Amino acid sequence: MSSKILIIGACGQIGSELTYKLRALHGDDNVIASDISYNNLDIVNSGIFEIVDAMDYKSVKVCIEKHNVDTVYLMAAMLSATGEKYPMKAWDLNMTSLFHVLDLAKAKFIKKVFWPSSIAVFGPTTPKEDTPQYTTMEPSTVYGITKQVGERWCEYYNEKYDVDVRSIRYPGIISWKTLPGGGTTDYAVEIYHEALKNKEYDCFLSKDTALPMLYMDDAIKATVDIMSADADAIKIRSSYNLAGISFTPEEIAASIKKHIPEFKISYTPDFRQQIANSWPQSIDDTMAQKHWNWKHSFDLEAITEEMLKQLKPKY
Ligand code: VAH
Repeated sequence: MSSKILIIGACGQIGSELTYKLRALHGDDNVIASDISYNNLDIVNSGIFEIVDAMDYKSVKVCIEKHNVDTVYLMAAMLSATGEKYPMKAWDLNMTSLFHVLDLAKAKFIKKVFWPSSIAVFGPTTPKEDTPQYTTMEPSTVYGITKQVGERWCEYYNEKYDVDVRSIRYPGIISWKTLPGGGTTDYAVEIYHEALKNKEYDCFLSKDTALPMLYMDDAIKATVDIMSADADAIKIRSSYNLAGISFTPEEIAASIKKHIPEFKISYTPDFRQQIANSWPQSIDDTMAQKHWNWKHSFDLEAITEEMLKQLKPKY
């Protein structure tokens, strides 16, 4: 019998594309998209949609029981930049939502959970190059703290209550369908829109700020792959390192100039520079490769080609 899936935070950057993919894989009637409001009409009008408040246990439980859900993808969270503006809101949303879903799994209302972690779990004292799966983790953002603590709780619920929760430390995600919100890596999405719209972009990070990034199709593939792997293949129940490519704003601008020669970039670092400086420049994802055959496909040139092709009609 096919899984009945609930995506919490389905209107967001990753949640929306995960919704389309899971519907294609499992059938529209087996995927319930949900969010706190109707803020992505494409998602709201493309299949079963429910208003679910991820911070309200009853709201989540009622939806799970109404649709006989057995698998939950918890994609609702406050990201790094917004989290620094509203630290306690970020803590409350990111942690309360996770406990509700883990407790529903512990109480056997659901069988399987996906929860996104992030490279934000690493901090200024973490080795920056080829950051290993196991290393020093002293995150200096509230978002990173919630992800580090969340990983500890996921591993605890798996070990103590046999909850089948699986997690990936996403790098910065680049996509064209839904704009990201409140992230430090969002420059790598904004730059394509601005290149097409204005042929120029003032980047909020400095030109040599290398960050680990992943194209959305690769991020969705990794999410589907880890969730469809046999439970005993998932040997790490905190969260898996995941890498795609690493590049700097200068390198992404050079890639765009190959298609839009007149494109100009300037740099005005803001508070997000400090966040980016605390994160790794590249990630070692050998464990994901070994345990569930992870492999990314998109390199920077392929990303630029795809982003400009898909966004061109908009501008
Ligand atoms: C952010 N896009 O910038 C997210 C991500 C690694 C970065 O977690 O906050």
